[in-house]
Amino acid sequence: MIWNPERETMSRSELEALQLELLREQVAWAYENVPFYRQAFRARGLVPKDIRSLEDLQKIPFTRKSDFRDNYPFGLLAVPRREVIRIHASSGTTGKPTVVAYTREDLETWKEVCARNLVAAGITDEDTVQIAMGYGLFTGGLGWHYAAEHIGAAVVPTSSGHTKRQIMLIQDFETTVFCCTPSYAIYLAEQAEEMGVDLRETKLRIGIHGAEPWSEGMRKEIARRLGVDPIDTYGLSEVMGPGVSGECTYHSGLHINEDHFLVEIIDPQTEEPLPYGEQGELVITTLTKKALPLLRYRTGDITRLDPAPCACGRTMMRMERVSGRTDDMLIVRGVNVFPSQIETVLLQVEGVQPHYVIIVDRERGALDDLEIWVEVSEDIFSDDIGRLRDLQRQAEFEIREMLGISARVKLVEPHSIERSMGKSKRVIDRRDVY
Ligand code: DLL
Repeated sequence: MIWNPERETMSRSELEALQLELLREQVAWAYENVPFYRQAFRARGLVPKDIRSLEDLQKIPFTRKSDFRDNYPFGLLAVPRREVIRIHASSGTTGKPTVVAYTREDLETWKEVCARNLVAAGITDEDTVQIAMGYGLFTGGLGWHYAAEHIGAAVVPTSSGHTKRQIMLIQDFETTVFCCTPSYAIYLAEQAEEMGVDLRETKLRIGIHGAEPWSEGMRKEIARRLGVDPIDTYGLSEVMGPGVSGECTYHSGLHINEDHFLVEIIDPQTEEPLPYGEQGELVITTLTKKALPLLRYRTGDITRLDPAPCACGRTMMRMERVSGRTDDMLIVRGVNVFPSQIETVLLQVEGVQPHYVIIVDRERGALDDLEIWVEVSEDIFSDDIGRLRDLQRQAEFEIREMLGISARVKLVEPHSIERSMGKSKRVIDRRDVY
């Protein structure tokens, strides 16, 4: 089923005409109501009327995360505070959070785009949707909440954590859809196994995941252990929250809600636009936002775009799963790697579990040093030391072969790596310390 066929199956030419109309309105809205944008335009001798085609988008300067920081908390708002009816924030690793605000109309839009993602994932009004993403300043919980209600599903708003209770409710309420980060899905499976509960025997059928990078190997692992079809969904607070894009059941990329979000891919270094199919940084321009219009926002997320129509009938362009963030990219002795690539390789090694941390260090001298701690299954860990050593060598070999970097792999005891209820922290970078 398609939630909004009129929009989601538009021809590309109709869609582009709509995007241009909306872009011109959004640019004028931002210019007239946000001093930050007015100044940025003036500095370039630009006025909204100069935006006459979709290509003219490239005349507009980028917006960056630092602009949120510089205008903390409400400097980027395009409406008076009285029109704001919700505020969310994403916690930065340092300093002040990034603050985002919504008018009533923004919340309607958000509900609509998230509902499209849920329906594309195969969810209907027959489903019981347990939302184990954080409710609060994080956009995951409430974003899915209103959308699931909107399509008529029964919502179980558990928020994150309380894993044993989550498992009990999955059984007792006959939950069919579970929303959580991919890493929490694995933790849930682990806890269920410990409780003697086989999640594959419950009514669970769909997993709504996202909010952090994950690999195809992780998807297989979630499918196997939870008995669900794991669906990737993408979004970010600055732009809205979840609802920017999501997979359909064909799993061939995430359909972008292009009538609300105009996307480009740029080379993060040169900042030049890249053609369809090339990998680079995703840049998003909102088309319909009222409280917080964003023009050419540098997401920092690495992906590529595919405008070809999809077997599901949707014409909305697809983006490849996000492989990582420009600021999470590890440059180890000159080779670029993302944690998700390391995950892909690790999960191909028999007996290795999807729990790992990557430690980047410079302790031994000038060269970057990579150490990967990864858990192995119980039976392997209790096996003889020779088997463990073979496995460790194999993992190191695969990483060298597939990624072209050498790393030391340390196989650690089951349950020794910290579990995450939300976004997991996979990288410990100690290079700054020296
Ligand atoms: O994570 C919104 C969200 C909630 C998306 C629930 C999907 C599901 P933030 O906390 O602002 O918002 O974090 C946004 O998380 O820029 C990406 O780097 C990363 N991210 C989000 N979804 C994915 C995904 C929410 N499917 C940041 N794959 C983004 C990889 C993702 N990374």
